[in-house]
Parts: sequence; C-alpha cells; structure tokens
Amino acid sequence: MYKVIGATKSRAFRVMWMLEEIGQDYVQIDAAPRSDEAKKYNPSGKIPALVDGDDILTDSVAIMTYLGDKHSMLSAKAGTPERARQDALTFWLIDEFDAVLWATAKHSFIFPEEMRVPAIKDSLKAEFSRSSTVLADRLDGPFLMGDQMTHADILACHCINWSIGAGFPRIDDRLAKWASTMRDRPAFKAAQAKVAG
Ligand SMILES: N[C@@H](CCC(=O)N[C@@H](CS)C(=O)NCC(=O)O)C(=O)O
Repeated sequence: MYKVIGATKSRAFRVMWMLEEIGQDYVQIDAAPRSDEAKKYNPSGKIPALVDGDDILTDSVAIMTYLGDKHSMLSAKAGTPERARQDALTFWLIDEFDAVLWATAKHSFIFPEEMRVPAIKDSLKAEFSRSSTVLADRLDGPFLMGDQMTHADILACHCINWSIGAGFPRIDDRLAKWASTMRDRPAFKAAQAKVAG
C-alpha cells in the first residue's frame, strides 16, 4: 500500500486526490512541512513524499506523473505528442500558477521577515488573474486536456483552491465553474475526508 507523507492542507492533497481517482489504497501521514516526521522521508523537510515499497519519491508533480505512468491512468502515454501537450500544460501550471502562489507565500510567511517584500504580492495576484483568463480561454471540454481527465486537472484545481485560501481575487467565471465541478468529484471529497493513519 502507498504511504503519502504530508498534511491534507498542502501539496500532498494533489497526491491523495490522484490516488483516490485511480482507486489505489494509501495511508496518509499527517506531517507538517519541515517537521521531524517530514525530514524522515525528505531531508529538506518538504512535503509531499510518496513511499512505494522501498522507494521514497518527492515532489507532487513528479509523484503524480509516476503514478499516472505506472497505472496508465490520468495521463497520456509517455512518448506521444498528446503527452508532450499534457506536459506543456503541466509545466505552464507550475510556472504560472504554482510558482506565483509559492512566491506569494514566501513573501507572506515563509521568508524571514527581513527578506519579505509585501508590495510584490499585488503584482503576483494580477499575474495569477491574467493566467486564469488564459486558462479559461483554452477550456474546451470537461477537462483541461479535453475529454480525458489528467493530473493537470488536479494540479490546476489545487492551485485555484490555494488561491482562494490565500485571498486572491476571484478568477474568471468560466474557470471558477470548471473548478467547482472538479471539487464535486467523489475522489476529491474522499481525499478531503481521509483520516490520517
Ligand atoms: N515542488 C514541490 C514543492 C514542495 C513544497 O514546497 N511543499 C511545501 C508545503 S506545500 C513545503 O514543504 N514547504 C516547506 C519548505 O519549503 O521548507 C512539490 O510540488 O512537491
């Protein structure tokens, strides 16, 4: 059985949601970032990590890519043009969504106070809004890649939820509606209701 290291309110949720979608059993260890528990699995203290047998894997997107390839679910086959397009969207989401949210967190509570530049947060929020409209413009079907759900949907929805929690301005209505259908998925709700082991 898989073991997910990381609190539900962290990027670990992406991995939990993915495991629920692909019907794989897992236990969750509710480790906070930089905690001694987290450092047992990743010396940097970053979460999430995934334990698969003797292997410990890190980075939420690397883990989702691994699971999608291993179980042939929620991902186009590696080495196909369709996969290259899915990867391009995934990397775009890392650049334009995750990195922007992470930079905002750094300037809010991650960096030591003397390194924080609070004024940068307005630009980051505006950038996120602009990118949300770019993503809304390309929506063409129930999922970001069209008819098939991929882990890019999990990544995007998780970032949108994060933006709401961080007090970012409301995103484009089309994307907000799409995110709401993603949150209605039984797998999303199961991951949210998961009781840590
Ligand atoms: N790119 C990594 C980022 C992991 C990450 O920064 N996780 C946060 C919690 S969501 C963390 O552990 N922060 C603690 C730190 O950066 O020291 C991923 O997607 O897993």
